[in-house]
Amino acid sequence: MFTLYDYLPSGNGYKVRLVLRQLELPFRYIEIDILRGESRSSGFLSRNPNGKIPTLEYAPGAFLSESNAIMYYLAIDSHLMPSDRLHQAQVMQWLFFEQYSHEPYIAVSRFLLTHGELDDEKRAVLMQKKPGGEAALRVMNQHLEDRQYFVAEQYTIADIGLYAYTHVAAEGGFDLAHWPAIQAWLERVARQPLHCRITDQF
Ligand SMILES: N[C@@H](CCC(=O)N[C@@H](CS)C(=O)NCC(=O)O)C(=O)O
Repeated sequence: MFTLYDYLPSGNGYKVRLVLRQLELPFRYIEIDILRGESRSSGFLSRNPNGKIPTLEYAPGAFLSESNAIMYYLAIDSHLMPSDRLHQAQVMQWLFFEQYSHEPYIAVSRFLLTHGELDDEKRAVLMQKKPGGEAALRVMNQHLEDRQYFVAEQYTIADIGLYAYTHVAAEGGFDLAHWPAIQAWLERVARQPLHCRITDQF
C-alpha cells in the first residue's frame, strides 16, 4: 500500500490526494507539520532530502517527491491521462506552467495570507506576487473560454494540477469573479466522480 507524507492545507499534497482517491488507490496518510519543522527532521529528510511534502512511499523504503511527478506516476495508465502522445505532452506543458508561472505566485500568496501575522515585509511580497498570479489566471481563462478541460477535452491530471491552488486562489487575494471561464471549469472539476475537498481528512 502507498504511504503519503503530506500536510493537509497544501495544494501540492491535495493534488496527490485527489489522484489517489479518484483512482481508488488505498493509501496510508501521514501528516507532516511543516510549520513545526517536521519536514526538516532527519527522519523526513531520509525520505526526501529536499525536505518537502508531498512525498509518496510507493514501495517499502522507496520514495517519490514532487507533486506533479507523483501524479504522473500514479495516473500514467489511467483515465486521468490521455493516451495520445501529443496530448500527454500537453498535460506536461500545463503541469510545468503550474509550477513555474502559477504556484510561485498564487500558492505563495495564499501561504502568506493564511499563515501568521501580516506585516509590511509580507505585504511587499504579496504586491510583487500579484501581477504574476493575475497573468497566470488570464492565460488559464483564455484557454478555457472555448474548452471544458485543459487537454483533449477530457479531465486529466493537468486539471487536477491546476485546480489545487486555483480553487483556493481567493485565500491568496485573487478575485476569481474576473475569470468566468475558470469559475465554470472549477465547478466542472468539483463535479467529477470521487472528488474530495482540500480539507477532507484521510
Ligand atoms: N515543487 C514541489 C513543491 C513542494 C512544496 O513546496 N511543499 C511545501 C508545502 S506546499 C513544503 O513541504 N514546505 C516545507 C518545507 O519547505 O520545509 C511539489 O510540487 O511537490
